[in-house]
Amino acid sequence: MNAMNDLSAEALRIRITQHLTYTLGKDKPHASLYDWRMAVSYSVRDLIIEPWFAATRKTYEAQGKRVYYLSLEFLIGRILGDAMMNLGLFETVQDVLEGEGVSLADVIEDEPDAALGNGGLGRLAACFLESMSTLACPAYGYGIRYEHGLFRQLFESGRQVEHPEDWLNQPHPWEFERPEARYTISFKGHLDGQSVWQPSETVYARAYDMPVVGWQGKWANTLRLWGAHPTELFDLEQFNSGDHTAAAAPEALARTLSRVLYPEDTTDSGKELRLKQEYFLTSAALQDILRRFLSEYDDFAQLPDKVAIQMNDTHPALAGPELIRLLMDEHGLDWNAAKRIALGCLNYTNHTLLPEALETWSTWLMGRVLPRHMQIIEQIDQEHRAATKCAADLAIVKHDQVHMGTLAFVMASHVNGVSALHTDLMKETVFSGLHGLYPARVLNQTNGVTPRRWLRLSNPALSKVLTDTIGAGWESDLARLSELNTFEDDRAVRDAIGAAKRHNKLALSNWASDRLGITLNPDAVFDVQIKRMHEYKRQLLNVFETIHRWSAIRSNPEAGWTPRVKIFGGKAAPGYFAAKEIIRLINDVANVVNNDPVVGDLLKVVYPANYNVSMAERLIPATDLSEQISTAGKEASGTGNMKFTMNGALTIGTLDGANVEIREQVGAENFFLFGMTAAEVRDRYLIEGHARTAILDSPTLQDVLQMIVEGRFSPEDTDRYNGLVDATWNHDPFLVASDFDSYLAVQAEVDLAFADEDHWNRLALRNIAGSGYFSSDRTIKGYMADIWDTRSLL
Ligand code: H2P
Repeated sequence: MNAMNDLSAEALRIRITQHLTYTLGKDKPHASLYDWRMAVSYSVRDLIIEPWFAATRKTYEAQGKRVYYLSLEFLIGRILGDAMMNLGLFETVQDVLEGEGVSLADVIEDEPDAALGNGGLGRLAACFLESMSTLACPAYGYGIRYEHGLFRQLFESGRQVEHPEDWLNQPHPWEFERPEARYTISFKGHLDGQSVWQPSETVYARAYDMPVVGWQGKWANTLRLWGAHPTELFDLEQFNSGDHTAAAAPEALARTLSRVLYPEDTTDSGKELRLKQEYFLTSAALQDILRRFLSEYDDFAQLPDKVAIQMNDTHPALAGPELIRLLMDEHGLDWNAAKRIALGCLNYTNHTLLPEALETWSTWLMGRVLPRHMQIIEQIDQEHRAATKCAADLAIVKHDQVHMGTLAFVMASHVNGVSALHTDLMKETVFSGLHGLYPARVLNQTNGVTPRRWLRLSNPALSKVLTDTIGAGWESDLARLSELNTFEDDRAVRDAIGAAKRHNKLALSNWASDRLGITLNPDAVFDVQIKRMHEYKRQLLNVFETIHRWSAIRSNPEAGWTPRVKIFGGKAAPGYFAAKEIIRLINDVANVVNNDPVVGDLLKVVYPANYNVSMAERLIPATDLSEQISTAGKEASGTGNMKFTMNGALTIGTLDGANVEIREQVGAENFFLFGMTAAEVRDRYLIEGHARTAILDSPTLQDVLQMIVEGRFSPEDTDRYNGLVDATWNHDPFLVASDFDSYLAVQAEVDLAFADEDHWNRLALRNIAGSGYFSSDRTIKGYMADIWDTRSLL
């Protein structure tokens, strides 16, 4: 049962009306959609307050350990629907709004996405917060309240252009500003004497709190986001002398710190700003953690028993030196105690093995922006080298660069990878040396996703089939989905699963025709690849297959093709030229394919701009085929792959990241596997001219590349893709050519399998049944037991 079920529609109607009247100041006949959304949001938020307070009280009473999840990204998306669902209020709100002649769907759609992340890393943090609340694990998320978040993507003539996101242009109904929770964050300056830091720049970090409610409203934790504010408000003298711009400079400068989220893996000129952002978050969070600790305890030796800090990737890796600094410089501990305590509290999750994504900062920049930290880092490094007698390449500081991955590793009690394969590769490759020095440190926690948002909320049609078939309660015990296996031979269940999918596909088709003006054939395979645009994720492989398919259909339209709709979604980092070229190619191909009368309904290519969490919620339930086609060994885990499986899509994928475990869970015969393994990939890279060899062996790929260089997709600019084609022949850094034929062959198997509808529904059933392992509840239980040593307070 759930706490809110008792709330009658009438009681809720009164609450909403009151907010409309007294909070928004609107009379019903004049209320806009925005007004209704705000009134509903405030009313739902009110109902989270009690469980939120109760959770805080219990946490203080229990005197247990708290978890602090530090992340530069929290890709939370929309909040209203999720909160309503977790509180069990969906139907009640719907009834009330219907009575007022307002559409709940429109109200939900009116909410801007909180786009405070790039992709899987940020979305994982959001799923974890929800699971920690569901499991009553006392926890705080700490992040930055970016005014603009990630950019808004538009396409102009097929090219990505970036615009600022404006989600905070209107009041944010889910946050509570905490002017009293404010910390000074310092930068630059110099060291007096031995190590007394005299900073020359300061800003305030001000807290903005959002309650995050778990399933059935039994517990709520806090997401605390920091906004930057000036320490000196305004230069009145300058203003009065007429220099209004200069007078406002301190404010503008401070705000820059929490203005935008930098896309994670570009080499960009905002390096200093990014470093400052990382320090801003880390320092504010740690000051807050120590303040809370001191309100209950007075002996810092207890800190590791009361505080578990998770560094989400290397972005908050300054937590090591900063915690040492605070304990020494602000609280008078000696070096050894400070370092021991810091190490006892800190843990690090690694999310990528790509060398360019493991952060480094020049010692020059670090020393200029954070002189005291540079000094502490050098001392940590010295001790690390002395204690382990390690080779020079395992140092934290080498070739005038501070290696944040090494720093995070050295200053963490536990270091985890995010899938079994990724963790093995961490030990064997990038972190093999460090693993040898600290053999007990590395462990695996395979990622997961919250089934509340990604199944129950986004796929009501399938959720109903599940509840009708295996009974209620799977939302918080997802392993129960395996009970579905006993219904495999029940035709009615298979049909119901098929019908739910068709319902979702029709809804997506309607959306596509309204929004994009394109008609999608619901009998086609809805084939979806949605994720950050990156060469290793190999959207290019998918476009090449699309081009081949188009040309094959054209040469024999009557060959009994299984119709396809290829859907792409994703943003490229603004400075990432190669990824942007792939975006343009997809759009150019779409333009030709979608206007080709010979091909008609047999193939469509759709690439809606500005892919985000809400779009994922719309696309995933309608997907038949999930594209997880990264070069083996490159994708740490993937989490989209899990969402698709849960929603009954079949995967076409490589043995990469969590695909390996998905395939184990759902059964190899229910998974379309292709491509080289991670070990084969390693060998392949050693072959000189691997791409040229593969292309010469594949007449099909030659044709595809030929069509592109001939300008078939860019007739007005035939040279447009010369660079891309040349790179494929001569470099092919992610082995698209080497995996192409294998991918093609398995795509043909997909066509065959899909043609037998009942068989396909059976495969879908097995995928859903095998997806229970991928709930983030399972992942969080793993972190609680193996890393944080915390327990549930329910
Ligand atoms: C990253 C990895 C994914 C992983 C995710 C969460 C950085 O996300 O690449 O493989 O699942 O972290 O651990 P993404 O590529 O989606 O931005």
